[in-house]
Amino acid sequence: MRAGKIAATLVFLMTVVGVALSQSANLIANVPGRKTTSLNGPWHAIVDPYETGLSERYYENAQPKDKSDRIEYDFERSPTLNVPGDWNTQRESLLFYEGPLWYERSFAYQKREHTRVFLYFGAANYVTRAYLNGKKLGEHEGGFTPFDFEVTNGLRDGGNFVVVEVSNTRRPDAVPAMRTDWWNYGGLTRDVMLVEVPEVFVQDYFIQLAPGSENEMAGWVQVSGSSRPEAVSLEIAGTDIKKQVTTDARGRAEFHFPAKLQLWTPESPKLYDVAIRAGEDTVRDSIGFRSVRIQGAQILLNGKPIFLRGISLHEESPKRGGRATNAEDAQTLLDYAKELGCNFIRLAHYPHNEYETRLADRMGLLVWSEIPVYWDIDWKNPATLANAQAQLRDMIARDRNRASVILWSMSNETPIDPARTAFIQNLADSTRQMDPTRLITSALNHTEKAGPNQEILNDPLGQSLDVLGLNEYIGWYVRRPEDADVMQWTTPYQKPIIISEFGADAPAGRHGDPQTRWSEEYQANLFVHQLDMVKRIPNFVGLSPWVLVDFHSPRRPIPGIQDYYNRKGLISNHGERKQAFYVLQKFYKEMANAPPVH
Ligand code: GCB
Repeated sequence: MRAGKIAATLVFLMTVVGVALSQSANLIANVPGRKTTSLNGPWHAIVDPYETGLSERYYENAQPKDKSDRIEYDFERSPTLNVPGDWNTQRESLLFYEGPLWYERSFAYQKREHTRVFLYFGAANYVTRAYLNGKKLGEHEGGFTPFDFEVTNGLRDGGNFVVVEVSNTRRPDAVPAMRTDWWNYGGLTRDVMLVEVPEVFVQDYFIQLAPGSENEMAGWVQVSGSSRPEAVSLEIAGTDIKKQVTTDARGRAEFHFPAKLQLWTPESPKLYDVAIRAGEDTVRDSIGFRSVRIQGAQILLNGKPIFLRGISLHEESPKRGGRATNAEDAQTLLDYAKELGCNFIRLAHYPHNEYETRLADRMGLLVWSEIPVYWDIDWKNPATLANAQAQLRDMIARDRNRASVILWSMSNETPIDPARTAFIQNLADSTRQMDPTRLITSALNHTEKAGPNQEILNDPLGQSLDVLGLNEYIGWYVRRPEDADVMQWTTPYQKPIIISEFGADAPAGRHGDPQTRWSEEYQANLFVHQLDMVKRIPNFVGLSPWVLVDFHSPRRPIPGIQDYYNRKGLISNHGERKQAFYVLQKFYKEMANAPPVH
């Protein structure tokens, strides 16, 4: 086949895969708003570097039947790991472990009539195989998105056990693939629970203002478990909104009506108590209403230009280390962002846990949420695309009712290459179908040189995006901090640009002059020059420098300086604010009063 034909076939295949996936979502929305039984706590764990568990059938959780029986594993006698939690930071011997590990836990359950039960995982990194009472429930791939299995028929009255194999083995065809600048934390890293719902229930819904509108609501409710038309009601407390709609043959009810609401803003993040009813089921959610759209090269929030005073962050527990797993971790991280003067956070480089996005709703922080299409992945592999599509779909499904989320990011720092551009364009197309109310972005890092101090942002992927993210490391990976003063940037795109990353490593308390690498002074000096430069970048609407807190990375080995941490945090992993923190804080104070105009 000629190159053109191959490309066309690839795009066709990608489209087919993309469409097929976007129709198969069946996650339960708003799990925190449901009747749940937590399965968090200690789980027995067997480390299985040679993948013996499958052939030895660990999932049966057996005990010897008599004294001559050979069962060559024993969950009961195996030490426990805490769930939710990564395994790497719970046992020293597992810090660098990449491979399969088996979890087991028992629980009691009493069956209830007319009740459906789902086993829900907030996330597990990276591939999961789940079993209930010795029977396989299914598999899931992707380390940062939720998944569930219906267990209504598999549950027994009384004692039950779940066995879960989680493997964080890296693979070239996975998303992300072989290289990341963050720790490959393995395990059941988010909450695990049983979710109980009536036979007919509200499985999912999209309740937001119509795209770009400030006074019309539009959306849909998806009912599960009924083949008849079902009456669905939608009520918003504190307003006179009380609507009735009926489901169609797919169980979906759509609505569109005028609504006069107090709009959600970062300064006044109003959330309404929304109740959705179908059959015997009522689910409640706290939802904010706001519009976000593009006008020329500006982002408008509720019709007015907004400047994004942001910061990038990883989902790492600020002081304990390891994956952030709970509401307290989320609170500490987002409090740091507020202290810095932010109205915007970039959740790098994968969907963070739901505590963060729900807290962002309450605290008035705008959110950029991203899937881990990071650096190089297998652009030509349809299975890799299907995987990225599934992660995108589930990120959107979980958070599409969060007012805070304004940007879906498709990728970070990907090479300019036709297969990559087709791949990400495919993701952008399905995002537009799944959620026409938000903006689409990607963090780009390839620019063209137009002169010694001139850079052009002209990545062809820009055509598929609403907002361009630009990661540039002037003063760190290229050139000196002072060179920022003479840099000139241009772009042929008439689209908003967010400077999604710049930064420098400095362990807290390490001092030198501003020319000394790895010192707080170098980092602070780089921020001074960068902040002056970014204001001169065309279509500049905000920034999210790298990064809020130092984080674990296997690529950062210098003893005494990095110790396997990326030290570009403005705050150390012990909570110390570095000098650059105050430089950015001062800038954000000024920007809050007088945002740059273009
Ligand atoms: C980047 C990446 C980010 C890295 C950062 C760094 O460009 O997007 O994931 O951690 O640079 O510190 O090198």
